[in-house]
Amino acid sequence: MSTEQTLILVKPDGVARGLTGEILRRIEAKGYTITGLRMLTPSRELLAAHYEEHEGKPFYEPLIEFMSSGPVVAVRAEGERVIEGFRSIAGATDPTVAAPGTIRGDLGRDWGLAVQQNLVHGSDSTLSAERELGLWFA
Ligand code: RTP
Ligand code: MG
Repeated sequence: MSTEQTLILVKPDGVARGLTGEILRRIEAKGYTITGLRMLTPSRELLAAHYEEHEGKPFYEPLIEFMSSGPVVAVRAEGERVIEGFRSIAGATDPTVAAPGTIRGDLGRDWGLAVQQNLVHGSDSTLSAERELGLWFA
């Protein structure tokens, strides 16, 4: 058994487009359990900690701008291999090429902006899940 917890974010584009319910539905339909839920407009400080691995990359500033532009929904989800499983249902980072059937593939597209607005975030390892849950669900 390897029941895990992960941090999922419905990003500002997902909330603004009214897709929060659809995204939560897909998490639950897959069989994962939502054990925490918060809506907030994240501060730049929180985002700098969350995205520390991307500091200095060309998309870093636009990413922080975008992520602090409006409310996000932070989700703590639990289940067997949920970290890998949620990234699988989220799809590839670039929504234009994300596979149909995934959140990004079905609901996202490239808007020609400075940063990929791709609806969701999901932790990518047990280490980052633990770190990110500590930031968003302190
Ligand atoms: P996430 O962390 O949000 O789950 O997404 P990810 O692992 O698929 O992507 P990552 O490489 O960690 O990048 C974090 C977020 O930065 C934005 N991004 N834009 N070239 C670009 O326009 C670009 N590259 C990255 C996306 O919002 C991505 O999800
Ligand atoms: Mg990532």
